[in-house]
Amino acid sequence: MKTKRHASLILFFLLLCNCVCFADESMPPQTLWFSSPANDWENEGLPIGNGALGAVITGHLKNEIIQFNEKTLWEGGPGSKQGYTFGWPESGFAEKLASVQQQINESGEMNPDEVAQKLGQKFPGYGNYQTFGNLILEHKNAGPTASNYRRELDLQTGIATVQYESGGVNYTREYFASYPDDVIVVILSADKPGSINVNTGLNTSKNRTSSILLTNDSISLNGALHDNNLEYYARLKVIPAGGTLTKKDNFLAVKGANSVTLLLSAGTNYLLAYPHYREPSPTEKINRIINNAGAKSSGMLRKRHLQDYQELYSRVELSLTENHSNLPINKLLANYDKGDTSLDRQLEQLYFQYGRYLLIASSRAGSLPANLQGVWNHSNTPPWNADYHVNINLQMNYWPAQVTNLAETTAPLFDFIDALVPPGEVSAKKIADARGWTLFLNTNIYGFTGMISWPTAFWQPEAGAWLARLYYDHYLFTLDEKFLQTRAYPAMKGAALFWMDFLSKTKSGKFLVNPSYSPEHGPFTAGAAMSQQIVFDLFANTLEAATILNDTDFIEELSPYFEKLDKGLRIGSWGQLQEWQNDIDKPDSKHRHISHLYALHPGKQISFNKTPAYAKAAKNSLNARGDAGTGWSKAWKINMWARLGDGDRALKLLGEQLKSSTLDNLWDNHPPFQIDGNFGASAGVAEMLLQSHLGELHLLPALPEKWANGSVSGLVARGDITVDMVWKNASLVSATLTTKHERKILIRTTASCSAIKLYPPNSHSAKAFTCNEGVITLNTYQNDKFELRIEPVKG
Ligand code: FUC
Repeated sequence: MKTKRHASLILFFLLLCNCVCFADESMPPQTLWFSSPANDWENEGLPIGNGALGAVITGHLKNEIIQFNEKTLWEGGPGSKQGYTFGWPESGFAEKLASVQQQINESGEMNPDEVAQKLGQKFPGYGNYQTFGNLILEHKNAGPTASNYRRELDLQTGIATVQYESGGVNYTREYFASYPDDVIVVILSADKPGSINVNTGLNTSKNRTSSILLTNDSISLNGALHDNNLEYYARLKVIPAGGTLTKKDNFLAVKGANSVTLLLSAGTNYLLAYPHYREPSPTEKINRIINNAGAKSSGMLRKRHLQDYQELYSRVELSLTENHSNLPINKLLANYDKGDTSLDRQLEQLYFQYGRYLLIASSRAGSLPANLQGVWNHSNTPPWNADYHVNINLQMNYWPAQVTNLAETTAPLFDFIDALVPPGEVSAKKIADARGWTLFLNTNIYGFTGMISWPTAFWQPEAGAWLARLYYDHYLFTLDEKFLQTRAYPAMKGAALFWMDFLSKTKSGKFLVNPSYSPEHGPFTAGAAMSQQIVFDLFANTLEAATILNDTDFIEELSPYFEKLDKGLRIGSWGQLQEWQNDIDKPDSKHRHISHLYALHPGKQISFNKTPAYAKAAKNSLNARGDAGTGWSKAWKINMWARLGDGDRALKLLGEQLKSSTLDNLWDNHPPFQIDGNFGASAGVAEMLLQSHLGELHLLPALPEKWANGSVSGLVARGDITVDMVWKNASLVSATLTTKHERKILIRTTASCSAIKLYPPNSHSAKAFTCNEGVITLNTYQNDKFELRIEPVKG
C-alpha cells in the first residue's frame, strides 16, 4: 500500500516536472544553434538574461569567457569626474531660444548647425553603460578539438547549452539567468563520473578599482568606477558534486568532479532616484542572493527558472509552417529567401519569438528597462553609450510588450520614466519656462533630461509626449484603472502641461511647435509634421484619460489647445504626406527616419478606412523612402505597411531585415548590434496578424500571401482580450477570444457576415451579436470565452 502511494507520488511529480521542465514536443523547435564556438561576441554569441543580469555564451572549448553585465553599471551622473549637468542649459538660454524662434518665424527655417551652436549644450558626465566583467572557465580536459559540438539557445526554456564529446566523454554545459533567484547559473556535467576539471575565476576592466577575494567556495570581485565612484560587487560561488575544490592563485580549481554548479550575481550601489542615484553598498545584498541560491539544488534552480520563464514565454505560439529543419542558425539565415519557403517561414516565426525572448531576458520588474543593447554590452564605450534614445529607440523596444502578451515587461520602463519626471520638470522650467516635464533626444540612468549638441538630433522636446503614449497604451491593453489613475495619467498630464506652455501661437491662432525638428532630417522649422502629430496624440489621449477619470477642470484647460493645434497632416505636390509645413519633401530622400508617418504608426490619426486620403499619402511617402535603412528603420516600416493593410510589403521588409540587418545570432544590426530592430520586428509581425488601435479588433489585417496557412495563439488586443486564430488559404477559419471584462466590442474580418458563426451558440455573446459589412458588434461578459468560426455558406 505504502509503496503504491509512493509510486503514484513519484509519477505525479514526474508528470509535474514534465509539464514545467521540458519544451512541448508538439511545438516546432525554437532553437538557435551553432556547430562551433562563437567567432565573435557580437555576431555569434548567445544571450541569456533576467532583466538585470545578462551574459553572452560563446562556448569555447578550453578557455571559455562568459562576459556578463548588470544594468546599473554606468559611468557618468552625479559624482562623475567630468562634472554633471543633467544636460541643463546655462543662464541666458531663454534669450537664445527666443532668438531662434524669431528667426524661424521670420525666415521660415534654420540650419541645424546654426541652431545647435545657439541651443546645443555641453554634456559632461553623460556616461556609458559598462561591461561588468568576465567569468573565466579554464576547462582542463577539453579540446583542443572535440566532436559533436553543439551550442544552442532554446527559446522554450530560456536555457543555453554547449555539448561536445572529448576523449570518449560527453560533456554538457548549461547556462541560464534566473529571475526568481537573481543569479546566472552555469552547470557543468559529463556522462562519466569524475570528468570535470575546471579552473574558475572572475576579472574586470581597468577603468575601475578592483580587488578579488577568495574563500573556500567563492570568489568575489569588488571595487568602484574611477569616473563616478559607483561601487560594484560580483560574487561567484562554485559548488562541485564530488571531486575537490582548491584555491589556486585567483582561481578556484575543481578537480575530478561529477558536475559543478556555478552561481554568479552582481550589482552596484546605484538607485533609480533623483538627484543622487545611490544606495548603500551592494555587498550584503549580493551575498544574500548567492547564499539563498546556494541553498537550492541545481535542479531546483532550473525548475524555478523554468516556471518563471515559461509562464511568460509560452503564452504565445505562432505557426507558419508544418515543416522544420534542424539547420544551425547561421545556415538558416544564409538560406533565407533562396527558394525553400518552409525554411523562410521557420526563420520568420523563430525571429518573432526571439524578440519576445529578448524582451523577457532584458526587461523585468525591479531593474532598468531594455537599453539600446537590451542588457548585453561587452564594451566600456559602446555605440551611442548603449543608452536610452527616445526619438524612436526606447519606444520601439516596448512595441511588442502588450500585443505579444508580455505586459509585465513594461514594469521597468514605467519605473524609469516615473523617475525621469522630477529632473524632467527642472528641464521644462529651465529650458522653456514651462510646467510639466520633458526630455530630449537621449537619456542615461542618471536623469539626463536636457540636451546634447548633435545638430541633427539634439532637439527633440517631444520625447516626453511620445513616452506618455506608452503609458496610455498600457492602460488600453490592460484596462487597469489603478495604473491609469496613479501612473499613466500623472505622466500624461505632466507631458501635456509642458506642451500647453511651450506651444507657439501663429497669427492665425493655430498652435505650432517652434523650434521643431523632424528627427535627423531637413531644416529646423516651426510645426514639422512629427512634432504636431505627437502633441496631437498626447492631447487626444490625455483628454480621453481625463474623461475616464472625470478630471473636468483639466478637460476645460486642455481643450482649447487641442482644438487650435495644427494636426500635422498635409498632402504635398507629389501626393506625399508632408514632413514639414512647407511642401519641401524630396522624393529621392531615403532617410531612415520616417517621422512624419507617426500619425500612421504608432499614432492612429491616419488609417486605411477612416482617413483614406492621408493613408494614400503615407503610402506614397513610404514608397519613396524605399525598403532599405538601418535595422530599426526596416522594423518600423514593417509596422507601417501592416497598418496600411499591405501584408506582402510588410513581409518584404521583414525579409530585408533578415537578409541585410541581422547578425548570425539573430540580433538586429543597425549596424552595429542594436536591439530595437528585434523588438520592432516582433511587434510588426503581431501587427500583421492583429490590430486594435482603432477601437475594434481587426483580425488578420495584413496577412501576406506567403503566410496563407497558419495559426497564432495568445496575442492580446486592446481591451484585455486574448486572441487565438487559425487561417487557411489566406482566410480566417476561426478565432477564439477570451476576456475578463464586460464590454461592447467590435471585431473586423474580411469574411461576409452570413459566413460568421459564434460558438458556443447559446453563450450570451453569441446570442446577441450583430454583423454589418464584416464588422461584428457584441457584448462580452465577465470571464467570457467564445469562438468565431467562418463557415462558408452552402449552396
Ligand atoms: C537615433 C537613430 C540612429 C541610432 C541612434 C541610437 O538617433 O537615428 O540611427 O539608432 O538613435
